[in-house]
Amino acid sequence: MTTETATENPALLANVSLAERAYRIRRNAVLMGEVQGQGYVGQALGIADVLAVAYFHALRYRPDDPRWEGRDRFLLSIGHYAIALYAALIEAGIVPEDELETYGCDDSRLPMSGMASYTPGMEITGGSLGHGLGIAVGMALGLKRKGSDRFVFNLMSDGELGEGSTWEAAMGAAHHRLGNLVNLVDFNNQQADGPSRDMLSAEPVTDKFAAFGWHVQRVDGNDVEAVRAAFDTAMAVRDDRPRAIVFDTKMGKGVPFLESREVTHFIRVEANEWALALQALEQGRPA
Ligand SMILES: Cc1ncc(C[n+]2csc(CCOP(=O)(O)OP(=O)(O)O)c2C)c(N)n1
Ligand SMILES: [Mg+2]
Repeated sequence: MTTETATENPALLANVSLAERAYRIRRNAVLMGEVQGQGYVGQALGIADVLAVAYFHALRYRPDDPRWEGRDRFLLSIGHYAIALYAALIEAGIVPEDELETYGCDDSRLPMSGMASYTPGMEITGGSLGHGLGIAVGMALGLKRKGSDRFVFNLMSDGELGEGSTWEAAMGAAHHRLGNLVNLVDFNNQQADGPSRDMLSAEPVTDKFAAFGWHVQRVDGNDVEAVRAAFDTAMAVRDDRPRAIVFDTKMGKGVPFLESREVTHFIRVEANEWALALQALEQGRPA
């Protein structure tokens, strides 16, 4: 069993608030979006607070050794959210900051859809939705059998709640008593074709996870303190139920003209608007 604690990660010792981390993650995502002029920037802005808490409060990892056996695993089930994870990996020092300008370019380690073999810190290849939780169940079961005390976190979208494979995996997690599994659901209520509630409603989503035998919480995913408290609670549950946290988030969070867009899934931003987006983030930056 590994004995390292979270505080051995130098990034966690730095005196930088989680809100500032979230700001920097958002800024990285906007800068990457600008490289391509378009992308899944709204998702990155929406999930930045959750990623800040994951990478600067909850996860144990070594920035200079992303495959370190003693790490907690963070799986990005949603390949199209890669820009969000890159933004966090850059802030965490796992991916060098100067690679940001290669985002989505030929030969870049930061392709537009997440590829495990390309990017340090990217545990799985996403893209075909609905697979992350099943992989997370397998990893969590493997770690449990090895006697490891490490957690497996899976980040999935509300659209993936419409995949049958998600619920098979949820059933398996409870059956195998995977108390080392934390499933993070980005409930932005949006999918490629419109609001989730109009596509295939997953509500009441917390009741569903509870009925499947999970410990479940639902919090405002853009309230960094609420997010931190939810991670703490999930990791401290004293039984072996798998844990789910449903985060209600706002796509485009922090950039008002992106928050109010009607089409949010894949956004195009005018060349002059990227600077305005950075300005808007700067205005909301914690003092
Ligand atoms: C199995 C599968 N079905 C369909 C798609 C096409 N697809 C890509 S993103 C997406 C929307 C899914 O909803 P969500 O992830 O909640 O979207 P977002 O919040 O990012 O807008 C769809 C249907 C896919 N990638 N994989
Ligand atoms: Mg969604």
